Amino acid sequence: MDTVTVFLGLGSNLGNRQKNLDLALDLLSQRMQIKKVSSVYETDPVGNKDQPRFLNLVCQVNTLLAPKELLTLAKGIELKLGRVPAKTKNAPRIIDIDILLYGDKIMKLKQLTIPHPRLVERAFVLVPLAEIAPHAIHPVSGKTVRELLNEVTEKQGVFKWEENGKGV
Ligand code: PH2
Ligand code: MG
Ligand code: MG
Repeated sequence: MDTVTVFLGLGSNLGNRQKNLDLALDLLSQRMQIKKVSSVYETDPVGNKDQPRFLNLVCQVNTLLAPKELLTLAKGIELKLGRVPAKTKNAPRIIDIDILLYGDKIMKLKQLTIPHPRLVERAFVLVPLAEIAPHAIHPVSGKTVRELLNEVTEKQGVFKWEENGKGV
C-alpha cells in the first residue's frame, strides 16, 4: 500500500512548550516517517485571547494510517503527554495535534473534518505550513498554501521562536 502525505499542526501553551513539541514529534516518529518539520513559532492565542502564547509548528509525515486511525494516535499522544479534557473550547493545552491536510482527501465526520476547517484563516498554521510546503494544494479551495497565506489579513502575532531567544 502507498503511504499518504499528511501535514500535522502541533501547538502547546502550557508547561515547557518546546519540550512538549519535541516529545510529541518523538512519539509521532515512532509510528510514522517524519519528512519535514517547520521552524517553531511563538504565536498570540487565537479565539480565547485570555491565555498564554503558543508555540506552534507544522510537520509533514508519510503514513499508512487511515484518517481515523491517525486521529486516534494523535489523541493518544496528547493524553500521554498529560493533556486533560478541556471544560471550555480553545482552553490552554499541553499539546494539541491536528490533522491539517491528508493527501487530497476531503471528509467531514462528527469527530474529524479534513482539511482542518479553520486552516485557511489561521496564520499560526499557514505560516509554518508555507515554510515547508508552499505549493501544497488545499483540496477544498484548490489554492496553494502560499496563496491562502497571502489572503490572510491577520498575520501579526506569529514570530519565529529561534529569533526570539528561546525564552521559556
Ligand atoms: N489552537 C487553538 C486555538 N487558538 N492559537 C494559537 N496561537 N495557536 C494554537 O495552536 C491555537 C490557538 C485550538 O486548537
Ligand atoms: Mg487545534
Ligand atoms: Mg485539536
